[in-house]
Amino acid sequence: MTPQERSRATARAGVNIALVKYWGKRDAAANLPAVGSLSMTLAELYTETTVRFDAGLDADHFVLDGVPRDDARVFRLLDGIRALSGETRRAQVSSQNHVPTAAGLASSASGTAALAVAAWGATGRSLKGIERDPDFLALVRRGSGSAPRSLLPGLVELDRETGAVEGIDPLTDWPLRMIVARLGQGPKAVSSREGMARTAATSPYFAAWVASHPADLAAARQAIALRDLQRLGEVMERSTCRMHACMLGADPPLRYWRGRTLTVTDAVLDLRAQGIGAWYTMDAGPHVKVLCHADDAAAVIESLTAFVPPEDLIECRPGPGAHLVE
Ligand code: 2P0
Repeated sequence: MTPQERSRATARAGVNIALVKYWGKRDAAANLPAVGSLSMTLAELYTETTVRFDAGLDADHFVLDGVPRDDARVFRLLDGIRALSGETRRAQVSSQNHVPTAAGLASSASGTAALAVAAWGATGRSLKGIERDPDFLALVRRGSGSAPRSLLPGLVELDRETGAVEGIDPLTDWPLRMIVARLGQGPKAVSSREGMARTAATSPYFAAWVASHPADLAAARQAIALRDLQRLGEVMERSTCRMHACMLGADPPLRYWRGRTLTVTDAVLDLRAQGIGAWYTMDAGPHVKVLCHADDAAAVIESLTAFVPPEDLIECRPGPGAHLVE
């Protein structure tokens, strides 16, 4: 098939969970982060998106989970892909978030990565090495600062200075699991974008967060190189606690945790007291994600069912980077 003939593509991109968090921007227009980050791409939670360029369309159309949406970020990203590729046609975009139950964990990162890869694929241009193309990365990053991490499999680092992403470990022979405990529904009260701006502008702890961050990233990298899950879990907990501490210092305070968030983190500490290696992390929402070895996943899930209905506990394996499925 020649590039001109290919005008439709479907891509799948996994949700990614940061072990060492990104919070705050050093350049809002380019959406460059104030800190680096290190994440795990997940297999079980993902977005699948089809893009079809069609000369008969006079505007872009976007449908998410069957509902038409007027989403400026989607249309901006399509404009960017057209500018980069020379494509001139408008697009029909259809996207599905594959999470076991509606709302709550839908991710702008997986959505943005799936859209960008599907749109690029639909132009007929090669996707080989696209995750290293600075112009493509800049487009993805403007859609969602954490989205470039979903382009790669397993453990991925995003560089503060360049915005580049690097695969740290595809986790093909280190069976880690992320148990996602879904603790609420609906969209978050304050978006990440607004929350980051408020934290940077008003939290007296923001500068300390930025200053302490490189050491956490280095510790995570070293723990991964040594395949030391305990040290990786410890730095993951430290990073989430430092991020939330700096959010709590904002004015007005930003608190994404709910009572159940603390109940589940208590359960994780109890598991550790019993000798089971499990560590928690929370993002801009109430949900708790628990990192553990595959051998301990059943015990972690069993113990969390005392507080969370089984259908809200999702065992996730490390997943592939964003890729075309059709
Ligand atoms: C992360 N989060 O590292 C952090 C931890 C939420 C808490 O990246 O403004 O939705 O589009 O860059 O990508 C959420 O960030 O925000 C996020 P923008 P995005 O995963």
